[in-house]
Amino acid sequence: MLITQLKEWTERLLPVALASLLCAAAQAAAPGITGAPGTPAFNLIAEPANINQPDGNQVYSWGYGCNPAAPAPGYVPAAITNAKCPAMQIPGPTLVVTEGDSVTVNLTNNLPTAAGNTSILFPGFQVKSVGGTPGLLAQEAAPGGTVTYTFTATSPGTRTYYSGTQSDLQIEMGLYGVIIVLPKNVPAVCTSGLHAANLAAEAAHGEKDFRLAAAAYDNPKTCYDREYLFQFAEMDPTIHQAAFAQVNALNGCVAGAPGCSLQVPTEPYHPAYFLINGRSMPDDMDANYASEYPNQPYNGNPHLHPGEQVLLRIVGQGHWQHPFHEHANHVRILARDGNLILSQVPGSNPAVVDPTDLAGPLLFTTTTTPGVAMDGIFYWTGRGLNWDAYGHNPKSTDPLATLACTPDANGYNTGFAPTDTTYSGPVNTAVAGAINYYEWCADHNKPLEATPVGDVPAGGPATLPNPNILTNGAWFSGSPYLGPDATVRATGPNSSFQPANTQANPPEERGFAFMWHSHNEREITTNNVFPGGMFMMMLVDSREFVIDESK
Ligand SMILES: [Cu+2]
Repeated sequence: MLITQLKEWTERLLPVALASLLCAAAQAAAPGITGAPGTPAFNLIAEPANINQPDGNQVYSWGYGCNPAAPAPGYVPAAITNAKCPAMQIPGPTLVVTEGDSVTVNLTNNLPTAAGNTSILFPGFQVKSVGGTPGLLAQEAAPGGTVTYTFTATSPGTRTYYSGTQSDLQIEMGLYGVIIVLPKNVPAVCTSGLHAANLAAEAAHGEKDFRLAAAAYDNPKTCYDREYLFQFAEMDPTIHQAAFAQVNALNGCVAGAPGCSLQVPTEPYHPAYFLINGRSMPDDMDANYASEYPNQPYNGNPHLHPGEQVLLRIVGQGHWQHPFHEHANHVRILARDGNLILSQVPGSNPAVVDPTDLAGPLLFTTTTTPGVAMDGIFYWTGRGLNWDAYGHNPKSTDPLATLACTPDANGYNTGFAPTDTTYSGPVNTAVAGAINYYEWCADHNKPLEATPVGDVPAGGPATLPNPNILTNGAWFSGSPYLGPDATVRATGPNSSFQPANTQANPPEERGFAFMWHSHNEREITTNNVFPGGMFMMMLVDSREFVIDESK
C-alpha cells in the first residue's frame, strides 16, 4: 500500500480513535533550564554523543548540554520533577529567562579536537563576548576552551540559538536549541475571566499548571492555558558517519596542526531522519526525560482539553522547510522570532501599529523555515460538529448523559453569562468542574446516532466499529465521546467489541486523537519506513483524563 493511501486511511480513522500505543500516556509541555532571577547564567558545553532512532540506529552527533563541572541549573516548569540536563543533548537545553534579564552563557568546547572551534549565535539579541577567539560570525571557543556571551533579554518570545561556526556541519550534527523569554508584565486578563475558568477546570480534576507563564507576550491577546515547544530538524546519516570516521582517524591530533581538521562534505544532502525535538515518531511520544533517550530529553506529545488556548512554539532548526500540519484546527500565528505581528492603524503615515489587533496569519501548515521561530495559538472546541461530542442524550435515564449546557456569549458552556462578552464576571466553579465544561451548546443533546445503542448503564450510546477495521493495529479508544464515562461506555455489557490490549491502563485516556505531521510525506518516515519521522499524535482529552505533563 502506498504511503499516501496508508496516510489517508490513518487520517480518516484517527479523529475518532486513540493511539493506544501511548499506554504510558506521556505528555509534553516546554521544559527547560533557568538561572538566578534577573541575572541567569548558563554553563553549556558542546560534546559528542550518540542519539537513538526508532530503526535501532545510534547516530553519532554533537549537541549542547549542561557543563557537568558547573553547578546544576534550575528547571522549569516546577511541576515536572524528574528534569535533568546531560552534557550533550539534542536539541540543546531550552534556556528560559524573563524579559529584562542580563543573560550570561559560558560555552565550553568539548568537541573532538579535529572538529575545531565552535560557538553560539543568539539571533535577535545584542551579544557581547568575552574570551575565545574571533570567528566569522561570533567569538568562538577553541578545542578545550571557553567563550562567554552576555546579552539583555530585551523582549519576550521564542527564538532559536545555534552554532555560528561551520554551520553547515555543526548544525547538521545537532548544535542548536531554543531560548524562551517570558514577558515581564503578564496582562491581568490572562489570569482572570475565561483563563481563570480554564485553570479552575484543570484544578477541579487534579491537574497541575505546566505553563512557563500565563502569556507569551506583554499583550492581552497572547494569553494561553497550555504550551508546547517543537523543534524541527533533519539529519543525513552519511554526514554523521563521515564525521565519526574522520574524528577517529584524527584522534590525538593537535589543535591547529596541519591536517587536524575535518573535511566532511555536507552536499549532496540526503536526510533519512526527520526529527521533532531530536526524536522520530514514535519515540517523540515517549515522556520528557525518558531514560531510553539519555541525549534526547524533550518529547512531542501534545494534549489538551476543549477550549484551552494552547501556545505552540514552533522552530525550524535544520536545512529544510517542513510544512507541519496540526490536524483539528488552524494555528493563529502571534509572532515570528519574538516579533508580535500587529496591524497598522489605518491611514497612519508613518505607520503606527495597533497593539490590540494581532495580524498574524491563520496557518493550515506551520511551515517551519530554518532559523525561524513562530509562536502561535491552537485550540479545539468541537464547535460545528453537529453532534454532541459528550454523548448527551435527552432520552437518557443516566444523569451523566443529561448534564446542562448554558451558552456564554460565544455559545460555550463556561459558566459565564451570555451577556458577559468580556468574561469579567467571577468564575463559576461548578460549571468549570463539570465534564462538559466548554461544550459547544448548539450541538447539545444531539447524539451521534439517531438511535444510539444505549446509555452508560447499557454500554452505549456508541456503536463500536467492526473489529476487522482495526486489524492493522490498536488504534481505538473504545468510545467516540469525550465523556462522561467514556471508558465505561466502551467496556459495558453492550460493548461486544473489546479488542485485547487496546485500552490504556488505568487511568484510561479518553479522547480524540489527531495526527500532527509533516505534509511532506517523505518526512513521516524513519530511514524510508512509514510511519516515523515528523509525526506525533495530538490528543483532545475528556476532562475525566488528568493531563500530567510530568510523565
Ligand atoms: Cu495532515
